[in-house]
Amino acid sequence: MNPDGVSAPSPNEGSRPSFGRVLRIAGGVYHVDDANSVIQASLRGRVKRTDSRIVSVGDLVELERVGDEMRIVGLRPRRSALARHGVSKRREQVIVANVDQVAVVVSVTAPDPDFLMVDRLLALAALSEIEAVLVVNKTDLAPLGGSGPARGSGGGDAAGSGLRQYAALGVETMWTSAESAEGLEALAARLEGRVTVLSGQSGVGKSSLLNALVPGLDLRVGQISERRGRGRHTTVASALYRYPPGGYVADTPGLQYLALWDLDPARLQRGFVEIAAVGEGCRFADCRHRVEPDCAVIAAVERGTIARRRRESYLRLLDEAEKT
Ligand SMILES: Nc1nc2c(ncn2[C@@H]2O[C@H](COP(=O)(O)OP(=O)(O)O)[C@@H](O)[C@H]2O)c(=O)[nH]1
Ligand SMILES: [Mg+2]
Ligand SMILES: [Zn+2]
Repeated sequence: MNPDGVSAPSPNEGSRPSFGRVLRIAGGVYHVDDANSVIQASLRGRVKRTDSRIVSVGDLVELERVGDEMRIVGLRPRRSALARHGVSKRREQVIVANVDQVAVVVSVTAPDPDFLMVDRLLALAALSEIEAVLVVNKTDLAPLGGSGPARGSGGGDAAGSGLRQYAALGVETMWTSAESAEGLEALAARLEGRVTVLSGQSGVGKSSLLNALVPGLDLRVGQISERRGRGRHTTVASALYRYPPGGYVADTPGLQYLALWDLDPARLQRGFVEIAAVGEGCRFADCRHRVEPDCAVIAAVERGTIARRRRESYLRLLDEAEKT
């Protein structure tokens, strides 16, 4: 029984309604996990006419058999959602619904971590009120030994120490290798029973990690899922996979490129936990921590208690938010 009760013991007999979770949507066909199997359903009738929300991947839907066809006839309330415009309620376009956690995947090297992307994804998760974990992969490539960090704590270089700072911000951090299997048990435990969205740069090992954890999944490795379009026009096609011990994992190519559109710039700092906390001490209540006098955040960066790079990420996202 997974946490959403999808495994209700109701085979779809006659017209008795049942429900399930949308795993993917292709060409108007909804692939729905009804706990027994993955069935194909269409969206007809009541939901299409009366529910202004668009049925999305991750949604819990009510199903009804009509003749030899399964139809989606109802949409359950969402617990959470990662949405394109979802940091505001305006023009919401849900990418994945009912997400429990975002796993931000980076690698210690090859490629080097893109810290702006990490901060963007962490902010998106925080603003969406979804938990985040940081998965640092390719620990087998990290320089280890003598004066370096202990095995499992990542690279001893600038990338490694930059990544270790996230744990201090309260972000649970896991060090993994799809190659050596290091850390995979801890990651598996973290996925079990939850709906997890994996996101991060291309080439960090997201597909490799999922293949290692989900037997038979067979995602293609080493394939760059091209970003189609830029900014507002980025295509984000998501799909959920059943995680056999319980739960689901989502592949969401493109999520990492999404700008935080339509975000009230004053809200952005809620995506940066340490900036929000220190910002309480700024002279102006609406301080944006850019150039204002007596800005506690700027002072904290000077003192070294807030990482310079984190404020830089914040300022980059602030620029984006102010343009929209
Ligand atoms: N050394 C090493 N290579 C890895 C690891 N995980 C993935 N790779 C390699 O990194 C490349 C990109 O992996 P892939 O899973 O496609 O990354 P994705 O783009 O994030 O899905 C492939 O050549 C993988 O074999 C790891 O833990 N260690
Ligand atoms: Mg991949
Ligand atoms: Zn300030």
